[in-house]
Amino acid sequence: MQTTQPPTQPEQTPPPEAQARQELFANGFLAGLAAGILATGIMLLLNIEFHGVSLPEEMGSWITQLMPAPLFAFLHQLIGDDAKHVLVAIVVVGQCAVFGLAGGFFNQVSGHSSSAHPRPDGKSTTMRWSAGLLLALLLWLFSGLLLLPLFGSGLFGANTTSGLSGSMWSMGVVGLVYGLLYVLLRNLFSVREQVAKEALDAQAARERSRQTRRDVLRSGGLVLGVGVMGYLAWRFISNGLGSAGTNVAHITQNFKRKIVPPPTPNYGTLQPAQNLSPELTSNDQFYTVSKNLVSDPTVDARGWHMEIKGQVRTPYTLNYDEILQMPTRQQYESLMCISNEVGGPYMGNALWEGFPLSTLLESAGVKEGATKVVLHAADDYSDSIHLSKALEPTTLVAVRMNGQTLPQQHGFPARLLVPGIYGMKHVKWITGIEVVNYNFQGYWQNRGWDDAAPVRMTTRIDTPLTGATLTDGRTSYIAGVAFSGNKGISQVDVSLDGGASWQRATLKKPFSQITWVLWELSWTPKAGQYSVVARAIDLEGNVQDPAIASPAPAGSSGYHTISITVR
Ligand SMILES: Nc1nc2c(c(=O)[nH]1)N[C@H]1C(S)=C(S)[C@@H](COP(=O)(O)O)O[C@H]1N2
Ligand SMILES: [Mo]
Repeated sequence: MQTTQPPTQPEQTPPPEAQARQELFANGFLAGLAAGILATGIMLLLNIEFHGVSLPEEMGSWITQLMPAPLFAFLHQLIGDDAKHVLVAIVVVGQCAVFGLAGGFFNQVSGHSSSAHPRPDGKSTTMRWSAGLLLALLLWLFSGLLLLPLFGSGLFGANTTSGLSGSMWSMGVVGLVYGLLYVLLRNLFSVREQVAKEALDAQAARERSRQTRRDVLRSGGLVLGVGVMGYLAWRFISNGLGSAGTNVAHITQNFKRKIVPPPTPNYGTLQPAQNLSPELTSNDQFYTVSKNLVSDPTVDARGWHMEIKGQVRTPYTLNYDEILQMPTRQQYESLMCISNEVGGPYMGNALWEGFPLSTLLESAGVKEGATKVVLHAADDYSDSIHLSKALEPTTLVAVRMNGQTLPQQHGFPARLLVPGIYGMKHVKWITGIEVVNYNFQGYWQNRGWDDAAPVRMTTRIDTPLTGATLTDGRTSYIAGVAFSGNKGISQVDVSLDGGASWQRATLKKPFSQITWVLWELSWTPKAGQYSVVARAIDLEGNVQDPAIASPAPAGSSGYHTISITVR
């Protein structure tokens, strides 16, 4: 058999069958995308309100697990404190795109099977509701049998806080919403297309509908892209304004690591300087950090209980009423996140109330050979501390914060306090206390962060703000906070010349050795440019480390430096 080929192809347009297939894909994709956006919204809602599983959450956790700690820190620096939310936004957009692709391919495949060949005129048959159910089932199986196990969340999310049944039903609801809405929209789009075709010349109609689709997608993509780029640019610029350390060689050259004997603190009264942090941070001003991308757990005190288990002679559980009956003590303690940059905002100071962890461990009877205590939490978070640290009298299980019941975002009903160690180990929403005899690694340790995690001494200049302009000859105050974890602060020094010479600041007598210390230096400046630096010395005489380190993997160091103009 011979066919004669025309010598030249007159048109670039694909053959009608391929064109029809593209139509099917495009209609299916749009319907899938729209249905997917709604279904994703419902997934997030079910997660927040009804403990349903959130695929973006599981995927985000998986991604941070794969990410090496330095890359994580780099992204954190680039994008800022909202890195977590940027990540979840990307994953959410990705999920919507996958829903769109699923819709596109499904429409192609079902278009083929329902009529052997797509009709060359591009007309497609109406899709039945049952097809939507089939699509929902396919996605449900795909997520439950492939995605969730891949993310380490177990078959059908068995290892998540939602549990097996919670994940199964919530994904079922999401799948149904998606499948049915998809059929509705897909039929709507193809009907509209046929109406357009009948009214106009078929080729022109196809061109037009494809054009509008493309326009919609293009402008949507444009808005999204511009938004993301603008946001990144803004973060970049606003990050660049505050420098997190000073890179002056002479500081490290003349640096004395320890001063013997340690300085005697010069306590005094501070002037109420604008922007200086209040010594006590109120509950709603206190920073919050958690690994949870979408929502933190809301624990219902009635069903809640805490298990004391593992390497103990008599394991037992306590409910909320029982922990409220434990004899409590009050403790002022400051907290700092290990991700805090030098000069950063993730620090706070509160009056906590709780009972020593040692009370619980002693009544359970720690077995011979135990080395660590693991804290488990309602959000599948965990971390561990050494047994000796767990037995210190200041290691508390806190139930109150600043005179109020522990707020939900700070770990209701109970959280750990371990002075001297970064916020990371102050596990919130405790559900279990497990004594172990091996070197357990917690959530962040599995992602490359330090396990010991002692607080690195830091000093923050709260006022003036970097870039500020002061008036020649008018007295003003340089003031801020200094924090060493559990070693107190004996001295804070301020330099007006980038670290070449230092002056001693006045300290406000702190609540305790495990809180931050407010400091202040009065200054009557002369016209010029100044690089203002601050550093602290703890009660043992250790001088704050000037070497610049970013937060990963063991916390930031370096001296907070700001630039000031005086006119
Ligand atoms: N259960 C649980 N506890 C947690 C976390 C978490 O993600 N889940 N984040 C930790 C981190 S990294 C910090 S810095 C502190 C923050 O406590 P705050 O939100 O009360 O300031 O909680 C810690 N405890
Ligand atoms: Mo943290």
